[in-house]
Amino acid sequence: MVESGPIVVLTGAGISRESGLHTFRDADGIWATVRIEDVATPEAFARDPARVQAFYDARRRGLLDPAIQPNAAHRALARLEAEWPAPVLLVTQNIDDLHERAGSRAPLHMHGEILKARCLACRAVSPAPGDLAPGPACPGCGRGPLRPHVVWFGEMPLEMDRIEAALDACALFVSIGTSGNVYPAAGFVELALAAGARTVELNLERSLGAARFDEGRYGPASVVVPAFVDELLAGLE
Ligand code: BJW
Repeated sequence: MVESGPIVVLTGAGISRESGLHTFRDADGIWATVRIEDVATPEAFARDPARVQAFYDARRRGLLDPAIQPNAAHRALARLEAEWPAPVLLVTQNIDDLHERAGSRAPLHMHGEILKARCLACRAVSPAPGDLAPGPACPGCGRGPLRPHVVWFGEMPLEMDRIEAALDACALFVSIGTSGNVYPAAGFVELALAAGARTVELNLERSLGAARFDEGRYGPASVVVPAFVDELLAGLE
């Protein structure tokens, strides 16, 4: 039953917009300034690693700017996780660490984490030692060059088995700040519906998949997310 059953929350770039990070597909988004084919595919990295590293190095430095802080939406989800009586799996498409900084215990980063690096030789994942260009060696094996620990188009998102199992068992699925353009995340609502879950979209505007949700609440994440979490927690009383 929805009132106190397991919850899966999916977040996208929109939840971090009011923290000062850009989304991808809005008019002022990242894909308006750079082409996906140039920076976010394995082929781009093979063709021009310096360009791809520079793109992620700049975004990593941007994330570490002291002005970039979690907002009320990130904090509300940490509160939901702490106070909800059943499991809450927070799945984020975001590579930033704002959920962790807001107090979420273990958000699952299905598209990776920009503050981590992956060795091209031994595949070990380690904290990114600042910029990855011009190319520090892997701190584990000492051999391999490092790449950003992110998921590019054509690569398999992380921990899909765990996500699908949670969607299969959830009573409520909440999608926040994502445009619904990118699969497999855009298809999670279908899996949740098949499991009999209530599905809710919280976004600035109707997403591409809005019609597939049972309900939608539209407005800035810092407003609609805390209000929705308050409502859920009040329903427990
Ligand atoms: C606010 C707000 C505020 C703003 N408050 N809201 C055809 C059909 C189906 C699938 C495919 C297909 N062709 C290809 C595919 C697969 C492909 C795909 O989906 N392509 C589509 C473009 C069609 N997917 C993949 O390749 C994925 N892998 C995969 O499928 O593996 C399987 C496989 C592998 C190999 C062989 C065979 C199968 C991988 C996808 C990786 C995506 N990577 C990126 C980059 C990550 C690193 C980085 O950050 O640079 O992930 S792309 C980018 O998009 C990033 C995001 O996580 C992702 C989603 O973006 P998001 O979060 O939705 O952001 P926006 O900007 O789109 O939306 C923001 C929303 O917020 C908007 O709605 C705003 O209105 C809202 N908003 N302000 C609330 N204040």
